[in-house]
Amino acid sequence: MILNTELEYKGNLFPSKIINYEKNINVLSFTSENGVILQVTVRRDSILRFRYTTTGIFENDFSYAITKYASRGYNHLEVVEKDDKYIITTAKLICHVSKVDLRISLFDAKDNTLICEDELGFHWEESYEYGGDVVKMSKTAQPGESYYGLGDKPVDNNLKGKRFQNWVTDSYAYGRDTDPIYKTIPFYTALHNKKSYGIFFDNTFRSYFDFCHERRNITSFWAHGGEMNYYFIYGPEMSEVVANYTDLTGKPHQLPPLWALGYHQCKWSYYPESNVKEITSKFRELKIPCDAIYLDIDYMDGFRCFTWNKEYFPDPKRMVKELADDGFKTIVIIDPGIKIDMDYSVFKEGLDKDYFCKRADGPYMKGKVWPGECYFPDFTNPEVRDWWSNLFRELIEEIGVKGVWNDMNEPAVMDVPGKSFPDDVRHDYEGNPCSHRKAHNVYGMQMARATYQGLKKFSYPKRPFVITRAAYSGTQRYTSSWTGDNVATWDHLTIANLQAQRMCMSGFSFVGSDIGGFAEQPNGELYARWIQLGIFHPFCRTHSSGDHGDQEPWAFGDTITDVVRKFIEIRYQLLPYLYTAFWRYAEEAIPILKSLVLYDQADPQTHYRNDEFVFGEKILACPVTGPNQKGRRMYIPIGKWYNFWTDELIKGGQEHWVDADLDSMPIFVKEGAIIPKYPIQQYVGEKTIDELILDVYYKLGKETSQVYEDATDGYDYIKGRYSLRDFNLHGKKDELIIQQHKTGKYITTYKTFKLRLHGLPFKISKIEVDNVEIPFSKLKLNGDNTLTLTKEFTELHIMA
Ligand code: MIG
Repeated sequence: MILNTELEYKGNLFPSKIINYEKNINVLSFTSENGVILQVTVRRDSILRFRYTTTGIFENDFSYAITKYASRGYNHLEVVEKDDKYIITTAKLICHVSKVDLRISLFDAKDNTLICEDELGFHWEESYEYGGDVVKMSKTAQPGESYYGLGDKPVDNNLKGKRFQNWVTDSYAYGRDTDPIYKTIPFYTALHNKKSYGIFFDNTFRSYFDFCHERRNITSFWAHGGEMNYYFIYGPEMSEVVANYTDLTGKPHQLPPLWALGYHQCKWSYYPESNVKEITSKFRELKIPCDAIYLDIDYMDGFRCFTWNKEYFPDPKRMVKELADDGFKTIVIIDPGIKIDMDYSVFKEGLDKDYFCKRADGPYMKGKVWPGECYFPDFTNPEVRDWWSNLFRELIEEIGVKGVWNDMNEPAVMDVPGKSFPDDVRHDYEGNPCSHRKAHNVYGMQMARATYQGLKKFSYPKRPFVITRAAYSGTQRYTSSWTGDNVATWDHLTIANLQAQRMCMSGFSFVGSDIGGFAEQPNGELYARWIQLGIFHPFCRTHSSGDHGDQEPWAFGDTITDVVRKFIEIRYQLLPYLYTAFWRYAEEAIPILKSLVLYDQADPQTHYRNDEFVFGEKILACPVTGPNQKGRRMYIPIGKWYNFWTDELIKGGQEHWVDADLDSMPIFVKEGAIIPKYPIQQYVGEKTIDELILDVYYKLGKETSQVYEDATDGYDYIKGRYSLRDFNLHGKKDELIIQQHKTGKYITTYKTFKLRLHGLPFKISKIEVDNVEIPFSKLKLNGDNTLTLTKEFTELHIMA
């Protein structure tokens, strides 16, 4: 029996004193008298990897999480031996390794302050039942330390005082504090004394993290097998920690098509075809923008993946085309369970090729899911992934489906203890055969990866779109994700907000919740408030289980429909802004949503904030999370912010009351920001963009903004056909200067910018574009300070 505790077990073993040290370029090995080896790998000046073996032999070094594209290289590395320790120094870190027991202490190389130190350090418990060890690590919590991250945990941002388990689990109608749920992201960031570091425990076995819960001043993490293998990532900025973790486990392999950042409509289930068309037509009729429509399991023939129910969908290709002509991308669900049916070609092929998972003693892993008894492909086998990817040819290339939704890939099994495979199931694990204990947490990730491979291949030259429920660290390279089966309650709106922020802090930005709630039914007010939050999530989709009534934007009466439309329209106007944020995420690993602590860690007021977050770089949003509210109190971060609705400029660093009737919500724009906007479209590409709106928010001082654009789909941007505009704004008492620097070879369709000047403190008397004075009439300057000018300008002076 393995105890779910780090310390209480009395059989813990510890390393003894160091008897040998070796250095092989950036890999440092310390061997203890009792056979433990600690290997420290210097990956970057700020990233050290710590790996321990208790047997003197390391496992084959393989990880699904770490990407081969991760940055490597350091500027400085020096190791010195002292009486009682070894001292490793890089340009950013100093690491002490105790000669007595291998314990580690880490210091900031700049000012020598202590960042993180082992308490017991590495220790372990032998596991006779399974073989191997339960590997454990404990560290001393630093004064005032707080903790963030860990993926989709439905809890407050700051994790201090809590314990968590990582075991990917189908969690229908989970609630606040349910643990574990769908994802395993064993990465957290810690913050104390204005400095932040992160720990990524890259171990796929069932693992635990304890943040001062079991013992007040101790943090610990442990796993039911595998190696103690973790990356220490130093900031000191939390945003650097998150970016470095994201770089290590991978940025998205390409940008999503722009349409995927539009609004998506889903339900379990829209069928038959006439029902699907009714829904999509209603969107157009009511002029509510929407880009994607989903088909849940009922589109299939008896829930057999890669088949169609011909009674409900007699001619999928025609339907998909008709939907596409109306601007709708069709997205279909694909589950991992393959129905046991000798007349079903996918099953037959999987069987013939020996691609299904097996139990330890030989039988196939048989489990009940929607189609009835099923076998399950072993997605940890690259050959199986290849096969799986090719199954998408017809759906994508022939029929024209634009995206695939992977569900139940925890993997979920019905009516069994543990709701998943039993421990003894065997997996290939990229040629490192293992049991389900090790492969469970990556099964869904590898399914999504195989799906991604197929979509990427058959969507070419367009970009793929995949969405997954289960995930392990690194899954963000391939796919988007949603937070699973939530419930239509006010508390779940808050949970959705926390989960999206937490996922973004965990390297996975392309996420959203089932807007309105999956289980049960929201009233109109809750649905409207949830849409308001949802338009600020990178993935924006309404989904519901359907058996509780309708959940389309028009299902709650005209007043609510108008509110929902208004906010979805804001989403569509902000598309270039969101796309720019996505580009920064894909390029520089900057999370799209920033919890306030991530935005300004130096301000202790942010350390326990939950509701407010920064969307992209410049917009602050905060949902209204309860009924009958006319507004709310919220914390405004340090700096000055414009109220999005009224242009009132307010000072942050304190809480404010913000009015927000049901047709509004608290939104602020950072002073000095330049926010790009597109006209409202019913779907991406409906209109040719013939003018880019730039909302310019005056600031006394300087601020920079960016606008990234490209062909909205395809891969030309990788060859340099993108358009990146860097704006430098400089506001003075009687002048506003904007400089533009453009890079990239993409030529945008519009020729002009429409500038809307917010908060300008003076009356304009003169405007110069690239040193030439331009008459107001030519700029169409009007009373509300809007003006139109060429997109080619490099320097604009607006003068009093
Ligand atoms: O056992 O496909 O989370 O989004 O609609 C339920 C039916 C299976 C769970 C997913 C949900 C989806 C539903 N699925």
